[in-house]
Amino acid sequence: MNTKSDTWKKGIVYQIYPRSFMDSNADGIGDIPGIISKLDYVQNLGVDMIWLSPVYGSPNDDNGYDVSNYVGINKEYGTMEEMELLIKEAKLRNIKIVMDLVVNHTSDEHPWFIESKNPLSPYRDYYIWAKKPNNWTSFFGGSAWDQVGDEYYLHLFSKKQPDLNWNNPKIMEEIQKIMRFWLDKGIYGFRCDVINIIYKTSLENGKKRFVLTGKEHYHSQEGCHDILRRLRSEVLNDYDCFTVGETVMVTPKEANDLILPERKELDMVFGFEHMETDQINNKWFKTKFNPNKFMKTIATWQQEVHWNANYLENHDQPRSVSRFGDDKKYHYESATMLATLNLTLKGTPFIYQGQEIGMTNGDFKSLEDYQDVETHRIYQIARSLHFPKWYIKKMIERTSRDNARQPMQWNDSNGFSKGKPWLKINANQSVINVETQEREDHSILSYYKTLIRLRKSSETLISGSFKPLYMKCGVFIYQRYDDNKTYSIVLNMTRKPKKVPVKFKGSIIISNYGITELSSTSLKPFEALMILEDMKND
Ligand code: TEU
Ligand code: CA
Repeated sequence: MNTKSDTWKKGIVYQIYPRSFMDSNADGIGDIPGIISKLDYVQNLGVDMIWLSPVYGSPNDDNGYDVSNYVGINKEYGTMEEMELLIKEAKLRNIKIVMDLVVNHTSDEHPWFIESKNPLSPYRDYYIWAKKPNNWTSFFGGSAWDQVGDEYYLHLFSKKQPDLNWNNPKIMEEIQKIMRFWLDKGIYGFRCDVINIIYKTSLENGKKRFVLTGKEHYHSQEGCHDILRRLRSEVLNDYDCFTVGETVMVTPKEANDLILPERKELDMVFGFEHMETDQINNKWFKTKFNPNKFMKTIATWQQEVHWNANYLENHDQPRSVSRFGDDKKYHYESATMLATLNLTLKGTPFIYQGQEIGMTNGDFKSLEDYQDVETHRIYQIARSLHFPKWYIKKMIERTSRDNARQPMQWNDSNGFSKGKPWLKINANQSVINVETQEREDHSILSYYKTLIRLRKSSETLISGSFKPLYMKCGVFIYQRYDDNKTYSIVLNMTRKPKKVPVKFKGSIIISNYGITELSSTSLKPFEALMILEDMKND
């Protein structure tokens, strides 16, 4: 068995969405040579790991989350040689690469599925076929079944993403081979896509629900835990690596059942409960952001979950500064306040590309500007339900995944690509961009760099305990402490001035308003402070 390094616990992860990060050959699509050209930037940020969203062979119905070749590279992104070079160049900079493992489904253009369409093929049982569809609905809305020939296949996402049949022992064998293939190339583990829904216990009709009818038959099933234990003991234990599961709809208890060390399954999971505090029923029905609910959910996960994967953004979520902050009047203040939260909690912090410069939600004008398969699907469904057009437009503006997928804003003109970008660039790149922020000390980017360095040099921030002190009226105060030090983190999550309800004695380590003396008893809009408490002499 391999000794496990602790980079995954001590380090910070930067997520790259390859299509939108950096284009090297002017075709408007981000690629692997582009990522290599920006490795110095990533190193300079101070992060230790990159989570790379899928770069595998794919027809891109869902931008790589529909894999047609697990051991090949999407031609748009480059070659296997370039991927190997990326791993090597990252390693030279002390950066480890974590890849996306998408094994709930493949593309319908994967050779296995093409074979599987023939009822007599040995590949038939690689997927889930039925004579009659049941009543399950898909994550992207509508029935989870589509027909080929006389039978139907299950797809919990788009119809170009047929679900694999994990009841077939061949699937376990195939996926283990794929994992070894990449681990042998020197990667440091996997982010496991929708991993807690891969095992379907039965195909019976589900209880009727507003969303995801059928989920009780596949959500966090015993069969899934068995699979995870086998992947760990039969593959992962042979390598120095870690896994983070993307686990939809889990409670803190269900999260622990997947990550407690004695379970021998995953190392950490992405929960969604904090991301669901601004919605009713499902993400398309957003409500006003409620900071109290948000911070109480985070505090519960901090206290109850064994080890957290802390994130405020990824390629599926709207931009955090637009969602939980104020991307106009208090752009700098709210982006840095959210950075303070993201990087001072207990657990492994994940930063999504562009978050470090405060990239905002999209400025899409019409439906044609959007590329995301889910957005278009939701538009059709909402139309068929006779939602008014203005309402659908509002819904999509606030929620579409393309909000997070606009190309990286490297400078004020064509920093991402010399060609026409695959998805519209945000016009605010004229003011929000890396080049400008690198020139200024007072920038979101330099605040991130300072915080990242501070976090990495502090044992207390890495492994100290978490204690909430105050969570009311949009003010969040908590401590991180161990035997040596106590830090108090004070966050005003609103655009209104607030009173500080707790007394502190100590020195200010970080302030997003540049405050150095602990004198005032009020907080400015979106103010963030980190205080090193004087130690009691007892
Ligand atoms: O996402 C799964 C997921 O449940 C959602 O976050 C999803 O993006 C969608 O918003 C459901 O309404 C993962 C990937 O992160 C996502 O990009 C993929 O589309 C999906 O799985 C399928 O592979
Ligand atoms: Ca390109």
